[in-house]
Amino acid sequence: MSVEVERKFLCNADTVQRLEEIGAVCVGQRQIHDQYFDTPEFHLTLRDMWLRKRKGCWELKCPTAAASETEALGGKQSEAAALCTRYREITSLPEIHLRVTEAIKDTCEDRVSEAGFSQEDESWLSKLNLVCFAEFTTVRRSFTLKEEGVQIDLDQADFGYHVGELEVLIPEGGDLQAALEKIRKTAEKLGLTGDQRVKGKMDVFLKRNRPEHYAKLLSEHIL
Ligand code: V4E
Repeated sequence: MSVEVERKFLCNADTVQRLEEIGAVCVGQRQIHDQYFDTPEFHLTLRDMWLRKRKGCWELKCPTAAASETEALGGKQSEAAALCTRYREITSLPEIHLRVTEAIKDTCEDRVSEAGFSQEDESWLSKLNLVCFAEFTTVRRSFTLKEEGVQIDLDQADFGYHVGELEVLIPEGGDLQAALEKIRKTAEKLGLTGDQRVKGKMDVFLKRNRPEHYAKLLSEHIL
């Protein structure tokens, strides 16, 4: 299992040129179609759990447990940590099923099954009362900055939102401080300013399409 450490940033007309100037190399462009699932009452997202299907594969993003990991940080590192998110990325379907079931177990008595899993068999979704609540396509241009070991994605979502991401993947329990430092250095090279987290695609999607749920997520400090 890996942990994604990520800082989002706002892109503008100069972003690609700036990336080239700092030595980032474009490694490709692709279209990504995402479908996000939750119960009709949003039991998962209200726990900050994000279940999605991307390219026929299931993925679950859950918050990492340890807030304590960043408590001891000081100065620049603490500021860098505040601008980044950390999520555990789970791609094993049995593990996803286990975590989702655990999260919504009070709401799905008698629905839980121990059946085998395949990416194609989606019967577990209806058994757990999971429905698609968000669906969009993103055009993603990816860059790599080898020197820092950071992946940089520029995303253009089909609902008109443009956002960049600086991302470092570490193994669970891996060196979070080093990941934050790589992101901080890259942000500095790119001349990123601002001390507020930048909204992700889902943030903007929900604000437009599911305003009541969006307000709830804000009031629960999930978004
Ligand atoms: C974790 C999360 C969501 C799931 C989507 O995550 P995100 O990294 O925004 O999407 P994407 O398409 O860039 O995924 P990748 O290809 O990098 O795996 S939706 C909302 N969250 C929580 C969240 C948050 N609270 N704050 C910020 C800035 N981002 C995400």
